[in-house]
Amino acid sequence: MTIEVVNTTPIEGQKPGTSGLRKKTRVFMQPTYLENFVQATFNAIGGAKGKCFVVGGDGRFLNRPAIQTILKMAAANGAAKVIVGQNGLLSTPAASHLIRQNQTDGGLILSASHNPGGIDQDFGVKFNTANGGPAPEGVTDSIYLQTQSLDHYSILQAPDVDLGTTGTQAIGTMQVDIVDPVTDYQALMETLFDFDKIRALFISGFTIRFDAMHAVTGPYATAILQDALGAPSGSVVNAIPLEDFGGGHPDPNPVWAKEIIDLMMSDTAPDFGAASDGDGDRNMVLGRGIYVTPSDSLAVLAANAHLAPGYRDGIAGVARSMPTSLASDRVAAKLGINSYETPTGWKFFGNLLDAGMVTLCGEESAGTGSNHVREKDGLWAVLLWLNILAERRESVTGVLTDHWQIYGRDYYSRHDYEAVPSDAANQLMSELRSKLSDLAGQSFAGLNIVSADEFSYLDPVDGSVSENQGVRINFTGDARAVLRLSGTGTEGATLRVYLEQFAPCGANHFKDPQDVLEKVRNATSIIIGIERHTGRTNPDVMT
Ligand code: VG1
Ligand code: CO
Repeated sequence: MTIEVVNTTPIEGQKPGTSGLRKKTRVFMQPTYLENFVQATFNAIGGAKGKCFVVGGDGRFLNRPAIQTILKMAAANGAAKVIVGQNGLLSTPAASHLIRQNQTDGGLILSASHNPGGIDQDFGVKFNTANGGPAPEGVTDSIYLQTQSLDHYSILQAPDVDLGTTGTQAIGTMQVDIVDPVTDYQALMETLFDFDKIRALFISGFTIRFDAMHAVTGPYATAILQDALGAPSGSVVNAIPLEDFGGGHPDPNPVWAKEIIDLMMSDTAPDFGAASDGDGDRNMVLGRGIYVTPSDSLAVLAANAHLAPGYRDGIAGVARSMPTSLASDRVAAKLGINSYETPTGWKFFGNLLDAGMVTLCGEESAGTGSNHVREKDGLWAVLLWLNILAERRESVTGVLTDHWQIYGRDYYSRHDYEAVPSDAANQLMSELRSKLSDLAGQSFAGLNIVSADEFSYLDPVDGSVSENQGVRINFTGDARAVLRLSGTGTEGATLRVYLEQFAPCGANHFKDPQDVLEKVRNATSIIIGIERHTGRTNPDVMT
């Protein structure tokens, strides 16, 4: 029986951020909260009647009950079919693939990505459209509008679906297909990469450590790296997804992935190290004694992609988010291919990928991907690196050093100031915005400003404009600072300060990045008044 639940207490507007709606888990557990968002999503896309969706998540606390709710609501809204990952698990890139492969009308992915999980931590839900990518702003805006005016939602009163068994079930008249989360994704990877070559690399004694951080990539990495490619058992660690990710943040950064970084910097380091985040769309890549910044990783992958079968004919172009370093632009210029600068968030790459204008995309926040899906893809990046290393038979350090010799090095670091009171953070940004037009020509801490502006993006495909996407300050001497507030946090505001300094070919490329960036950091701190506004002198996280 379908029941129509009347919303007597409208929930404060649910505005999806950079990557869907993220809130404290207990907020999502309030009666009608998740339901409002799901109904708003169905309404925003013209109803669910006769449609087909993919549903899955990263396994965090509330994943399975949320899936049961979504299934019952999809059934009540007349959906024809929902494809669900077994035990409710689907990595974000695997969900994107299933949406595309089955030509569905979209999908709901349950994750708060790299944010911690548990009843007192974070939960999230995002809607992906039929191209497999995160809903573009037009869609998230109408979801938001719907959440403001929704007066009821529909849900079927039915027993729970058995998420543990693959095969076809039904809920009301709606078909539910429970599928193995890894199988189709692995088949896709086999079309892109030379598995025999990578297998031969492991047979030759090449060693790897992949840290799944107790999150969703565990089953994927175990099946692909160990079972299919022959990396010795034990190469993939923290491989079982846990509801609280073992108490940590499933965030591949120097704070939360310290264990693998320490290992890679030690005498017992394997040849290659990698980690992924909660929902499997981010990657961290390390070589013995070396950390590869995501911006450099994108550039190296762009320069070498042709070594993998899926990209043998070359790539059409590279897109990077605005705060990502200019390293990939240098590769694109040399290859004579397109390069684009987009706002932060994967949704902005969708149109460029759909139109065939770019093949690879990346963000400084450890996201890299290609036109094989419409999300960033952590394990894909690891496999492309392995395919390149299997062809070149060089170390990660060797490949990187060679890259810097050809293109120069973009020293790069992001400094995050977390849980800043929202008022203080907004005040800092509005003060900065108000003086932007006067900054050019001024000098701070010995650095001259060439230009300063707020980034606004004109989508070359659909002509839409996204404003206020972060402040860019260019200094003389090829240095740059970017400032923006995070759209994915759940406590106060996070101020992100992105610092960059170019060292051309022939320069010393082996300095400590924080030393190299000190000048631009000092100048930026003065310009924006970090200490005055936030009371902080040092960031919480430096990546
Ligand atoms: C962060 C990153 C951004 C990324 C987003 C979602 O956003 O900076 O590059 O696209 O997270 O990634 P923000 O607004 O907090 O800076 V994920 O792995 O959370 O889907
Ligand atoms: Co993620």
